[in-house]
Amino acid sequence: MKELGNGKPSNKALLEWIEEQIELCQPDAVYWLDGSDEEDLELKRIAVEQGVLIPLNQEKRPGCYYHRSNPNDVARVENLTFICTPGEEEVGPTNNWAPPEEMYAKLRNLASGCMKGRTMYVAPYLMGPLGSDLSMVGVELTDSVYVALNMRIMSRMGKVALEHLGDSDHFNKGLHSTLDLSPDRRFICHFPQDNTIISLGSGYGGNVLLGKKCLGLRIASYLGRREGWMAEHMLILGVESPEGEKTYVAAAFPSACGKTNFAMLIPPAKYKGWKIWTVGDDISWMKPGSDGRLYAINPEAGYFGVAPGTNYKSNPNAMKTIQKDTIFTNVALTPDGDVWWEGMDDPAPQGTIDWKGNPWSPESGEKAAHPNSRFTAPMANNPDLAPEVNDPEGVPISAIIFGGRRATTIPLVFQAFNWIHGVFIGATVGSEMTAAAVGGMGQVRRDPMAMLPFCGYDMGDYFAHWLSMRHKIQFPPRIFHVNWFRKDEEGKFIWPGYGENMRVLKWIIDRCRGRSNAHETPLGWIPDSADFDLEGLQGFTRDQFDELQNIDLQAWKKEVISQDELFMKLYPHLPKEMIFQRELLISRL
Ligand code: SAT
Ligand code: MN
Repeated sequence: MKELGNGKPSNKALLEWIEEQIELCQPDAVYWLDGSDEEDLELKRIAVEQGVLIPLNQEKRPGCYYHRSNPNDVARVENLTFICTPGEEEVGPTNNWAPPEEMYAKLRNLASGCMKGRTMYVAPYLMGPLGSDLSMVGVELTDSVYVALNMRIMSRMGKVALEHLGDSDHFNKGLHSTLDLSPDRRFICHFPQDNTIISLGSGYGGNVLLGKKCLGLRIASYLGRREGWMAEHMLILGVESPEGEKTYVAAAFPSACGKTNFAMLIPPAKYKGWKIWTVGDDISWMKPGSDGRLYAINPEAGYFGVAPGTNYKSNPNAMKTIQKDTIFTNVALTPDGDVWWEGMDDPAPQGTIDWKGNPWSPESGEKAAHPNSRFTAPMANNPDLAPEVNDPEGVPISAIIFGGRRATTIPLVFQAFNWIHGVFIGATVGSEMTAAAVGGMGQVRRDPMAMLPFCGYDMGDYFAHWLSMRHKIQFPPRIFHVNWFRKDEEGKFIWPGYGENMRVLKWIIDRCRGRSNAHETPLGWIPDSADFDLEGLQGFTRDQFDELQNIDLQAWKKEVISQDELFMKLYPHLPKEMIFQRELLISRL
């Protein structure tokens, strides 16, 4: 067996585990990744040679590459995602469970000899800033050079991770093989009690970039509950006022509901002197600090963002971020070697090739880019990256925002009465399903805290963990709910969204700092008209604002009934506080 690369670890426990996996998978070569720039170039050369990556126009997009996944492998597969704990009860009714010994045996069988004729890339990676006690090390063994390259963007990969690990045996063990990409042999399996992930048969995003959803959310949420911290599907941003006052906010939205856009928001012209800093766009690990506040880090180092809809109006900073050193997956390819997707600023040029590699024209009625096509870009490219992103302490969170994609019923913004009510609001979030997961497009499903596909244990216990955190945080963040997606009778979005969401953010910040007024409604606190800034919002009237904020009692009765479905399912572990909150809501309505 050939050995390549300069990143061979000396950690004994790590080497021992890797040797076992080598024995199992029987690769022709092992590539010990160190994360260096030279290595990155070498991996890209290999990927191009294998046809895994196509170099894009290097003048227009230096360091950028193009990738097409197998058309049967374009999103997370929730039905093939398992949490394998010793007892079934632990994972609850919202996760798939399998007995660990049985699943290990099945996966070992599938993985046996799976890397014959292939190279095993060994990617040690650090989730979180170097030296933070919230940070964690994982090691992903993968036979996909595409995964190795993506992990280098999405995490702090290579020597830095080994440095953080030292001689500790506390690391996440991740094994990934694409096998033959057959959906029949596709399994994304978590063994939280062993800090182990095995992902087989897929090459796509959240199924295979193991630091992200697998370690970053499923395993981390399991460990967080045990150790008294939180792993959440949240962006983190900092709002800086013209006076230099900084306020940090974490916000949970389901996949493909605009977390990246919100995290990179640029305030409209009228907010002169205001600035938004991006800390993270997808995952937040949070822990009480010694000053009694809740502190958050972004464990990632890059963005795996949804491409369609990204343009200079919706997200200028993302457009700048993906100008260089970015990998594009399943977008369309233009004849001059650039990328295109639906909702880009200009129409597609003649001769554009679609995400499946076929000639495409707007008349075809097909999408040129897959709706879940993605860019993988280093956060360092973001012009408004918060410098605190590398601070081991993290940032103190003043507000937690929940949101979903809802055409009806849910107002633009309201505030929870208190922490417990806020947990209830988070627990009952509903959202129309998107292309980020296979199946169910457009249906409203309950997605508590946007964690339904990512919580590594029983969701009822997860709510109890949220409630218990209140006792550990002396100054808890205020909790809000937003909905950018309410539509009018003609099916048009009422709220302009994007940069204008600054207006909502401003009210939220002012609420946290005791500076703006609200009135009580059955749902929570709602901004007084006079305290919600609509000035300079062309063509948007107070009436429209009232329509956005309207609480339709009939619709809410239905909403409450549909919330019940999840609560019934979770009943065995559902904290009683959630039932009381539900009763209170019904009586207020
Ligand atoms: O595919 S990922 O899970 O990485 C993205 C998402 O669905 O949030
Ligand atoms: Mn996500």
